[in-house]
Amino acid sequence: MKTQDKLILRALAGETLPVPPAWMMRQAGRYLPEYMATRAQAGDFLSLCYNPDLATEVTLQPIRRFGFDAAILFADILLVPQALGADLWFVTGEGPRLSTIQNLDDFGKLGPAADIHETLNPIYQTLRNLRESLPPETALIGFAGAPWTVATYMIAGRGTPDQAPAHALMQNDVAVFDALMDRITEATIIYLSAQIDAGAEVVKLFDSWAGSLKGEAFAKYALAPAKRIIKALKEKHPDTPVIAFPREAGDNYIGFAKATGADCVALDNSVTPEWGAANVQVDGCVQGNLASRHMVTGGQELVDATKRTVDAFREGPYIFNLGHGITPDADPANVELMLKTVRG
Ligand code: 1CP
Repeated sequence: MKTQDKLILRALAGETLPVPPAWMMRQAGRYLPEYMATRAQAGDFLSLCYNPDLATEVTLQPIRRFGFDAAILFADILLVPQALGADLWFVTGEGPRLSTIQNLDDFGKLGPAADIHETLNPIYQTLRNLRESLPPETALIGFAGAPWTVATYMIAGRGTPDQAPAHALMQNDVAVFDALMDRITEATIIYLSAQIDAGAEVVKLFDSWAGSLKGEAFAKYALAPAKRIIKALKEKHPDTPVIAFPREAGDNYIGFAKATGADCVALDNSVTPEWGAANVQVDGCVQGNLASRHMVTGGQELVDATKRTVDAFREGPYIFNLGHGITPDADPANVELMLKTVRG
């Protein structure tokens, strides 16, 4: 099979397909018993991310089990802060913790963007392994966090419901905030470019907290960095498509692809699929946006919501996905039912 025959790459090139290609955010994860077994073998989550053999194994698990049309590299957006010199650890049952960046002194402790490979080399090895071992029809997606989302974790030192510490730094010391955004943007370009060199056929930029940026701040800190990253990537890798996910952007989804050069915009489930088709898919490929909770609740409601989503996006280029990551309490049987429904 030729690379360009892969269904996801065809959708990303603008083709409307009779049956949409499908994958799921967090498809390798805690809802799968085989993932839990491999994570236990690795010891902990970060050791799993940095072990190319085991990270390859968990990336392949949902492909074997469900036959998704794409595999997404198993890693985390917070590896970039770590590669820049931040301390990073995960507290079981709570989530990530990082050293915080509150002022110029803290920022000064970070290393240059060019040095990230030292830490991130195992990630590139995982991608090389995956290109060797994936079925020929399965596309390989690499990813990074968008600068704003990564900055929210680096500033607060943890996940925050409203990103208040990052908004506060933006207000109180915009020079440090901008310098941090700039450093993350540079690192992201270098990281994604290396992922493509190692075999990623698509890259996705996760801006999970884009929804808390409003008006001018959205333009400056969500749209502009995405545009800069995509422009730099396209200069070196003109044929590698980019998916942008400015989660909960609402009306800011409109025109996002054109303004940034993204080949596809991923939609979360705070917008309806009909709205997404009318306002975003008119400009090109979209991905999304079934609510993750259906993977927990299942039943006829799952079948109906899946059909509604596929129907709404039927007239244009489209990749089926959830509106956000699948949760640890999901039932793998519901994932099978969802895929059966998508594929008819
Ligand atoms: O206990 C475990 O096994 C860790 C759970 C887990 C997993 C499976 C974390 C911790 N990260 C991941 C993998 C991961 N993270 C992938 C792998 C590929 C996939 O299957 O999709 C990807 C793409 C991510 C991206 C990621 N990490 C994002 C962006 C997407 C999103 O979900 O919004 C974010 C915000 C993170 C940070 C993060 N990593 C892990 C957790 C629990 C969190 C969220 C922390 C918070 O609550 O703010």
